[in-house]
Amino acid sequence: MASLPRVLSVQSHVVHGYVGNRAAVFPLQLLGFEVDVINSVQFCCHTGYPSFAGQRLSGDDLETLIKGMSTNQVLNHSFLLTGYIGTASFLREVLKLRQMLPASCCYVCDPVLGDNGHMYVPEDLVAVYRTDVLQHVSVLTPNQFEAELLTQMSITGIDDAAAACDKLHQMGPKIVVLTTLDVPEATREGQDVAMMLSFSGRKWMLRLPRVEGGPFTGTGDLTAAMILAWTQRKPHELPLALEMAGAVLQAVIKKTMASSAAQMIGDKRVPPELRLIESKVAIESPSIRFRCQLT
Ligand code: PLP
Ligand code: PXL
Repeated sequence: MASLPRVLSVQSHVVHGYVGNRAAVFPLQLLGFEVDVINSVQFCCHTGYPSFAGQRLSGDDLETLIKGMSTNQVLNHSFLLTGYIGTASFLREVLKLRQMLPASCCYVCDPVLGDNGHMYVPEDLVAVYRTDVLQHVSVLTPNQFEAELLTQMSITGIDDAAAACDKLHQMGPKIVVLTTLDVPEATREGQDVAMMLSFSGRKWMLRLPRVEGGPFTGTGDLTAAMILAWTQRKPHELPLALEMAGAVLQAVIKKTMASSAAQMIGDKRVPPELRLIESKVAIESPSIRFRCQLT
């Protein structure tokens, strides 16, 4: 029997809840990927809770793990997936890891920098992504704000988004998915969420009706994992891959809202954790209700 495609996922671990690896690994496994997991941090909960006590892996710790894997000849993944990375030194170590993996390994990078005009990593990471990382990336999944930071362009409409994607391609990635495109022109004044896929000189938009109750945490991590999974499964039908990923997200968010509500913990409003386990069937066989359009 052919062996399963292997993913090395370098992301956060949380003891409780579903962000980072906890949002990516189970869905990838369900879709038939062998996932090796490096936890870049281990926190009790995600950072939207009043406390996020825990440990961080240093660049040196990561190097130790990589060297061990190399010695054991198990650095032979077909995909590298990275998400939230908190320091420039750790990101540089991830780049060394990329260079030790086979040249054919597809690097799917979610360049987590911030959202809605607000950065949640140190500013020096932007330059490292721009100058060192992007040239090694195959599939890039920035949200709108991250695309703006990486391109130093402002996105106020669909044409700006397309131009930003083109600039990102010039920096390395063959496939770019803007995982959020929050401009009135694309979202019917906020009633929809919109994404843009850019590949081979073409742009497709996917619009989905916004499910209220968020903002959810872990949706970006799940989106990047599903884009990895479905672009691998449908390499010649990338718009379909985006539709599949979008259908999974909507199913998971709807299931989450149907079964739980935001809670007040201390003085913080904490939206519900994604109901991934209950969404098993929808993750395995998403049913597409919304299609992409070529722009
Ligand atoms: N991603 C998709 C595809 C969605 O449909 C939604 C909400 O409807 C979200 C993400 C979550 O958006 P937010 O966390 O900004 O509320
Ligand atoms: O979803 C991104 C993410 C990753 N890792 C940690 C987080 C979050 C979002 O809050 O807290 C630790």
